[in-house]
Amino acid sequence: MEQAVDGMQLPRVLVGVATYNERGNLAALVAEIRTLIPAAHILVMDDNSPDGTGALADSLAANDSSLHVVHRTGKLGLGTAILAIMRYTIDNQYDLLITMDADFSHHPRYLPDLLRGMDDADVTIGSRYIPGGGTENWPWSRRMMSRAAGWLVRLLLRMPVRDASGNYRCYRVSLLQCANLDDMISHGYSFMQEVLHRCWLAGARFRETPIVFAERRAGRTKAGLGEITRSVWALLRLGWLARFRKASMMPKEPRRS
Ligand SMILES: Nc1nc2c(ncn2[C@@H]2O[C@H](COP(=O)(O)OP(=O)(O)OP(=O)(O)O)[C@@H](O)[C@H]2O)c(=O)[nH]1
Ligand SMILES: [Mg+2]
Repeated sequence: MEQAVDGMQLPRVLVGVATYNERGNLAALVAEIRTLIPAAHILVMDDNSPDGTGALADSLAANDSSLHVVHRTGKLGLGTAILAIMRYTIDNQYDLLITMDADFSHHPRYLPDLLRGMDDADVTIGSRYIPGGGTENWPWSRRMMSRAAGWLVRLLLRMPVRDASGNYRCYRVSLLQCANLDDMISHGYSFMQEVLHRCWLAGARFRETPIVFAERRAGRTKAGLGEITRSVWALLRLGWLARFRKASMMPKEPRRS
């Protein structure tokens, strides 16, 4: 379903933001998204954040009919939150979905570039690893880890993408519909690579647009070693499934043009 504005068909865009303890960032984020892409709807998928992010989202939504809030019962992880956002865009017939983190690591200033990238792509990726992109204030260890993950992904999954692990992306919803997301095996950090791989198997055209990833603006970091180990394991499993083209990886129906 598309909106008609001055005779032009504009795509219905949803910006989906998963939140857990982002009370210090949410209001400013919503305001900046509104300024940059006023026609877009925003969905906050909150996991009963102890800091009251969900209640804040409700109070913002009370005066804003294009801000939607879904409350889940507790912390179920970023991967399942993004999946729930994707299902919401399918159920509510949006055309394009932009996913981003709530902590300003993904600055809203790149939103117009992501949308422009969709002129000739099915997934536009905010990329740290193409010219013009980068990371700000990352310690040497985190940079090395991210590079190593990128190398592993290229080796195992052989996708034509420089940055397969970020959550700052724009997806064509019709493509998500046939990307067989119900069979996802990853829930941690490897979730992002698996989504991209399933889109690729479903025939997606990729484009990357540069972003500079900044450290979170407010709130405490939650990244941990256990999660990284689980994700490397999931990536190896994914590589194995991809190599032997297991049925659970294949698209549900032929790609619609
Ligand atoms: N709904 C939901 N959102 C989550 C969950 N875990 C993280 N998020 C959100 O997902 C986004 C990315 O998570 P971050 O905690 O920023 O992950 P990170 O960038 O690897 O780590 P730091 O920024 O250093 O904490 C943020 O908007 C979080 O609020 C979760 O379990 N449920
Ligand atoms: Mg973050």
